[in-house]
Amino acid sequence: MDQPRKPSTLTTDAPEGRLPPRQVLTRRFPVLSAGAVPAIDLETWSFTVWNGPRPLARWDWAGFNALPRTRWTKDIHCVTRWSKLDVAWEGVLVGDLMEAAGLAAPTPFTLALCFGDYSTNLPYADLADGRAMVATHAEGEPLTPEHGGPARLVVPHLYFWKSAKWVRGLRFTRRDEAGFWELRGYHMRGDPWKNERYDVGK
Ligand SMILES: Nc1nc2c(c(=O)[nH]1)N[C@H]1C(S)=C(S)[C@@H](COP(=O)(O)O)O[C@H]1N2
Ligand SMILES: [Mo]
Repeated sequence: MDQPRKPSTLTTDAPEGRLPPRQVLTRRFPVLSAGAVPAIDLETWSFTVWNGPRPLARWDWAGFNALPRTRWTKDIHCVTRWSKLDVAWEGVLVGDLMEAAGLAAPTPFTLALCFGDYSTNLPYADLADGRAMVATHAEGEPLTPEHGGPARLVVPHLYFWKSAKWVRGLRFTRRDEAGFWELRGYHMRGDPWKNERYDVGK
């Protein structure tokens, strides 16, 4: 996995209450990807909500972009210890996607699925009520491919590995199923304020 370049900008000099335990601040926007950037064609792009194997709703790029949009500014925290404050995100809240489809969560657990070989598990409670968005823009610009464009999940209150890049849908699962990093020992929830980096119990 790529590591951030040796930065001269790392500091722990954060405003009170903004830096979770054992994190440092960066002003850069490091790129961390487990594999190659997938080639994604907007003509065939889609976002799907499944209940297990069964698709419940699907949007193509035009349909997705017609959904109500939200802008928020949030801090992000990577498990490799960098945090970045005040990132401006724009996209569609997961709750607004569900509402647009007339869906209630069929199970309490989800797996975010991506173009390429990556996934991450999230309790639906961590996605609902304005806590997560499928973002298309960061800092006022369309997401670059390396940062997960055309669309990525952003779940800022959990470590940033939960913010799946190149997201293609959300699968509701009956049990809490581990995703890519969780299968490799990362924590099933990943709350930076609780220092939930690795799942010691697994
Ligand atoms: N599809 C996919 N999403 C992913 C990853 C990945 O490798 N593939 N890496 C995760 C990790 S570990 C982090 S820290 C963030 C990094 O996002 P960035 O490259 O935009 O900083 O994306 C997360 N989402
Ligand atoms: Mo990460």
